[in-house]
Amino acid sequence: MPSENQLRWQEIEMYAFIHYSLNTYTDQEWGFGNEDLSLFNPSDLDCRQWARVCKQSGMKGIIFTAKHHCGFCMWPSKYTEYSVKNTPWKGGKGDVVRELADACKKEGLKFAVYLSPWDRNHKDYGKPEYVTYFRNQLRELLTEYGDIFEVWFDGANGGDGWYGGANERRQITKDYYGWPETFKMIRELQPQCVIWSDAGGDRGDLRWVGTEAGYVGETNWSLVPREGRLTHQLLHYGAEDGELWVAGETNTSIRPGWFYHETENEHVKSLSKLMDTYYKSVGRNSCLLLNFPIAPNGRIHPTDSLRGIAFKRMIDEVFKENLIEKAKITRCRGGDGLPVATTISFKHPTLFNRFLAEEDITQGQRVKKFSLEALVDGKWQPLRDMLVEDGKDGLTTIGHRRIICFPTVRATQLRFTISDAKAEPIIKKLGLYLAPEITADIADAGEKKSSGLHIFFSSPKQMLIDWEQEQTFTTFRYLPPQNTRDGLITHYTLWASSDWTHWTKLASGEFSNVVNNPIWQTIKFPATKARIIKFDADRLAEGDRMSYGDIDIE
Ligand code: FUL
Repeated sequence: MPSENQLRWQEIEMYAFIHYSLNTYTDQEWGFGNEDLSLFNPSDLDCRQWARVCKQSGMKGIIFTAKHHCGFCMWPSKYTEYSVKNTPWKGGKGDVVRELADACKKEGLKFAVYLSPWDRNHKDYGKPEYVTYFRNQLRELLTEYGDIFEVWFDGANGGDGWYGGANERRQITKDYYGWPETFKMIRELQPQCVIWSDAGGDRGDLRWVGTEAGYVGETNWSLVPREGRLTHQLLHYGAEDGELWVAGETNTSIRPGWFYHETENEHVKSLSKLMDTYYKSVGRNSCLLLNFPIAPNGRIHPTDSLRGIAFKRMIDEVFKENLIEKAKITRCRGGDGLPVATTISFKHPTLFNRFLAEEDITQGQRVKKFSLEALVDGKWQPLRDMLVEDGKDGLTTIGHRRIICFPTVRATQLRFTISDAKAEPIIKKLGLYLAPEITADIADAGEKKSSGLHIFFSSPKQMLIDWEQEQTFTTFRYLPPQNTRDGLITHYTLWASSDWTHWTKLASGEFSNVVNNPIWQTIKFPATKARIIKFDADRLAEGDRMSYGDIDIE
């Protein structure tokens, strides 16, 4: 059974993530921990604008990156010098966490914090002293900023970092952070707060769904086993016989990356993509945590805010009229009490394309399988969830809310049959809707495709691209392979030459977060005239042969 806190959380349904840090000024997804504090000086930082945009986009709260992996604190923590207090912004007197907490209060939004356990700045990271530091910071956030509805403990740990100048790779053990003690402190300081934690052995209240692409499995149990690591399978689908209630939170960004990058201004998710994300998260027994990055001026970019607002309008439009209210409903039960068929009958043939059902999850999650059929021209015709990719009908779990999308039918009846359940199903709401077609969609800007390149491999970790004639280059883009870690490049060096003998190093570094979010990676460098580009894979996520989904050079 869910706890009171988990039930309250499930009702929130949609809330925003906000990623903003020094990364915003270095065009990075992960800062190394030595980024210059003087870079943080937004001209127009406006937390009220963030809160208003989020509210108008249907978000009921905001989770803010108080500290990302680079260790930079967006509030003037007592425990570090690496924070807003040593930046030029507001002469070091500013506090972004405070401004946002206040703005949320004014807009009637809930407020929450992301505090990265991995800290690439702190000299003691990896030692017990750091865990004390981490808890001290968490205590500041949980005691000085009012009610916090969720804490988000990112499991990312790439190992290497600046670490007070040590500049090395540090590995941590499974028990390093001592989560049980930290969780106890959270329960004491903020009894109504839910704890998000990912695949580690310590269970919070909420789990990651195993992808940052914005969808959870069509089968989604809010249950997981008490012990052991949460595999991708468990994160994505939960476990029918799990002993613990740990609901899935679907997190994704409105853009490819979590932080703002100017190069992604053309790649803000389209309205239909956002609706697809809604159906595959809120419509699959999950909540949607949708990220809005902050641009360097300190505001949400207009493209993102307009798209967010259009998203909310479309949700309202789809669900404005529940056609069931005009219909007659009859129920019939099978012999064992578990299978139940509900028939919804209309006086006249009626058009619809969305079905919604909600279980009363205060009594647990019970439904294991159901079917949907429509009576069209006197014939019963099965309806399938068209958003399920694996060819099955997808009609399995329901939970807090399940939405099934199918092509528009014109029918006089709809039959909803629960054919298998763990206990007597308790359905508290049914809905039937006619969603409008999204006609004037602002499509996802097409991914750039490479053309006319001659690609050779001189070793399994070195790619050469030859144009036969000198060109001027400024940008190299790498699309990691999709759906596999094998050959995925995490660290690279890029070279240029015109004669195969003299090589100029153009750039080298890390593709951060590519394992969980394998989006296009853009490397910009000063304009260089060359004939050949050499791309070295310095480190791979797995395997020993570099691979790519696509390459693009300008
Ligand atoms: C990931 C992080 O590594 C990303 O940078 C981002 O914060 C995302 C929400 O979680 O694990």
